[in-house]
Amino acid sequence: MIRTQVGIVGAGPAGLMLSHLLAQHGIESVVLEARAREYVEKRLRAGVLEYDTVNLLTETGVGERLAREGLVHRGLELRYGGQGHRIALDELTGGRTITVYGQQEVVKDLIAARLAAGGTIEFEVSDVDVHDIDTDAPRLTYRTGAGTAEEIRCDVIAGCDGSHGVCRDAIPAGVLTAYEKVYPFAWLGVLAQAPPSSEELIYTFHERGFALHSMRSPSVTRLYLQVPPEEDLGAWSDDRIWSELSTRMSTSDGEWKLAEGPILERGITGLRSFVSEPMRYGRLFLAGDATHIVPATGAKGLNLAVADVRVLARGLAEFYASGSTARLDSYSATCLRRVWRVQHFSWWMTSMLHRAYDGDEFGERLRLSQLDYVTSSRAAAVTLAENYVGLPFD
Ligand code: RFL
Ligand code: PHB
Repeated sequence: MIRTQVGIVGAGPAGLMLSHLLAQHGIESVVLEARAREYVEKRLRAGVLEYDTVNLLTETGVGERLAREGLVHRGLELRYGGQGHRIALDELTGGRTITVYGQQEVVKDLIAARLAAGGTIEFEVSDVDVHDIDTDAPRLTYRTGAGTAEEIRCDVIAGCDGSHGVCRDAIPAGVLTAYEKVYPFAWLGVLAQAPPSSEELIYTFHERGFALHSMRSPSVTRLYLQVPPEEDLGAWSDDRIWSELSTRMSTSDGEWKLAEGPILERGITGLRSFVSEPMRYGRLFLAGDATHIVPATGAKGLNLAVADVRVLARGLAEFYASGSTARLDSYSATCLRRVWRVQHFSWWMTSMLHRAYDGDEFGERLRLSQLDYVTSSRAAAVTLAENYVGLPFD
């Protein structure tokens, strides 16, 4: 039997960042992770860090490699009708920027920091089960990688186990309300050994569908194509992927060329908006993808997970320092206010930039009008920019 203050399920950005922030307040935690360390350190996902996410990582001592290797972006491009339009993120937001730095790099940095500080992360656990969350002595049971049955006794459990986790299901039926929207399309994403063809991200709306140009380093590009939801990855040869990207991203002046290279990884991901409320039941607190999902168009999932655990860590710090549960009691309401803002932004970006495949020409005209507005009105551009770089935490 292991005794700790906070039992954390999941070593994604939410669980690791929570453990890291708690350690800054002298609060002990144990992180349980189903996958192997190598797996979570290689899992290819998000790439965009909001301004305040970067600040938080930096202020808490895990921003060293990020400062060296992260790519600071002061703008992004919206491309449609064969023309690019730059949104000057920094100018529109009083100097705020985003940083392109792979999620797995954040995960690697956080794991290294936790282990160096003597923290405990148990990888390759199975059969995690959550008990007694409606008492003040909750427990976690699980099997270690070697197969031994273990138990953790703690004061609080943090369910940071992502969209396929077990924590949310431990809450009794009838307590939670779920809100969901599934989009009639998916993203085919590739990672390519090719230099970025532009210094900034390019979000493209084209009659054949959305395309996104992003990157990971000066020699690695990350590219996405909108595809039907049930698309077969096997139907996409390398040539077809490059040709479709070039077609969708081409400019009317014929000047723009997409640099090609060997495709290192590829995959198809559905787009989904989901919120489960409230984010707490008894001594179980849910954070990150375990309780909400955003479509990737707004680049918000990781950032929202970090924002949640920042609120939770503060609540727990107050609880251990003074015994007050005031911040913990408002955890769900505080987080949900940001969650719904980010849900709206992500839905809005998604709706503006994707073909609906439904033959609705009225909707198509609305999308073009919205793009025209965002790229010609300062007020509209500010709305996009301030949400994209991230609204301030407080
Ligand atoms: P994670 O990262 O899914 O971590 C959950 C962890 O819990 C483990 N786990 C369990 N462990 C023990 N027992 C169990 N029963 C368990 N069940 C699960 C899992 O193995 C995992 O390690 O959730 P977290 O920490 O909430 O973080 C959320 C983010 O990962 C996610 O929101 C982002 O990746 C979303 N996202 C993006 N977010 C951004 O902020 N900016 C982006 O540019 C961005 N792009 C993306 C994205 C997600 C994508 N995919 C693949 C979904 C692009 C893509 C393609
Ligand atoms: C990425 O670089 O993977 C990325 C960038 C922006 C998004 C989504 C994903 O909106």
